[in-house]
Amino acid sequence: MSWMHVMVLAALGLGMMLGQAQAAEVKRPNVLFIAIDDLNDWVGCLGGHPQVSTPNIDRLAKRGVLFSNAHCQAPICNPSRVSLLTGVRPSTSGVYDLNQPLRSAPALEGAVTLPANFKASGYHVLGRGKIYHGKPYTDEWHDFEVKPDARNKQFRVKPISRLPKIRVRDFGPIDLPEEQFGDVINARWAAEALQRDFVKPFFMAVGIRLPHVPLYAPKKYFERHPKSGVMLPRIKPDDLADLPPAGLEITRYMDKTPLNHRAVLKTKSWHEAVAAYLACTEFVDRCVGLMLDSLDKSAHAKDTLVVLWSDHGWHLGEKRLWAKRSLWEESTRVPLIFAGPGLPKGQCSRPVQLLDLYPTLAELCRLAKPPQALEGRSLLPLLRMPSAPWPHPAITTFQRNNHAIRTERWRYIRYANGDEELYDCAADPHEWDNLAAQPEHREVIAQLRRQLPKMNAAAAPVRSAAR
Ligand SMILES: [Ca+2]
Ligand SMILES: [Ca+2]
Repeated sequence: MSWMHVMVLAALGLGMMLGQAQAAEVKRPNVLFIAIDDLNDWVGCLGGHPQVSTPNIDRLAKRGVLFSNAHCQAPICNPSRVSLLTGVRPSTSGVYDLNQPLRSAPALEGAVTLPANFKASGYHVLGRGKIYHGKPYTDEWHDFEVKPDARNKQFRVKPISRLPKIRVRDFGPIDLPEEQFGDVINARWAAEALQRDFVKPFFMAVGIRLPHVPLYAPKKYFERHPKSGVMLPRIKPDDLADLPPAGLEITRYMDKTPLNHRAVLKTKSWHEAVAAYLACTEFVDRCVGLMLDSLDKSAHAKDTLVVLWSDHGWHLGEKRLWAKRSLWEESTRVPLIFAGPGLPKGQCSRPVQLLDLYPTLAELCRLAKPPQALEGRSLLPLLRMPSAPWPHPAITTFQRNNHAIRTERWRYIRYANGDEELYDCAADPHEWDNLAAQPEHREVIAQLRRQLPKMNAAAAPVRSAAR
């Protein structure tokens, strides 16, 4: 074989390799990653409230896999998002609360977040809105900007609700055109960005702030929910009677804030608060619709994976609790939808975790292996066949050494002081009857207890001023 021959063959070989690499590159899907803040299961497709209308989230669910038993790893913004973005449990990282920045946690030193991994793995990475809690790490993105949100001004001027000293937890209609709401600004940005051509596959993340407080939406979103017609969540009057002391303590947390059950009852504001949550959720759905409409009309419609999730749920008076910060279903259950090329249509009732998003996207998009150990599992078996066996529970952690284990049937809660609760979620979806003390459930509790995280890391450093 002549020298020239070798060169030609080598060039051909290199060309073929490059060709394959390019073909592989083309096959990696784009990702539209929609993060919603504090959205519980009050969306049409999850059936959490009979009056909510979310046609856009519902149509996304219909064209992909809706995980109907998905749970957050922490029932508060920062630790939930840190866990999702790093693939590491709160009980391993020690990030349990709001003011513990990701990059200050010794256990996460060197961890590569999901957006940083997409960037390092050859994606074009762009985003807007609330992805992390607090200020974004803009070095992890090619394009990330923070825009001011006019929504947040109203409570400083004149609160809408009647609750004393309500401030940032205010709720009600406000007289502001939707174009000035940060969520619409960011959704419109994404809608425009989706019309662009991209040389590389893209990871586009859009973080929607509502229905996080203040629960403000334009007036027209409240018209469907007049006070007189709003249905309150179903409550058992003596629901707290069978809670252990640690569970009761959790129900009292919001008593220290202006949005607490006593104040809601005293000011006769329960219906308005529920109406505000419904209105804000429908406003969120409108933002999701802006993005989906644009995607459907774009050149990326057939090769873009859409992932929609919320960082945790929200109580609206169940167990006399408002907001999150509990280990019950209202706080832990979240909407989670995967829709896109090659995925089936269907609903999956297996218990899955937001922690599973990192390994799932890493597999679907062939991301680089990050230095940190990912503690979730790729959901690909369930995305291929939603009824596939899945023996794994979903685990939620609230501060140090308080955990909830959710299987298809049970919720088992164990607090740091040893207090326990057990609910048969199949028979008792509202988690009204705590079965932990009943002798016939001893074996079930023993099995569930074995699945508790083995590690309960010391709390990561607190930075009050930053992030
Ligand atoms: Ca949140
Ligand atoms: Ca009860």
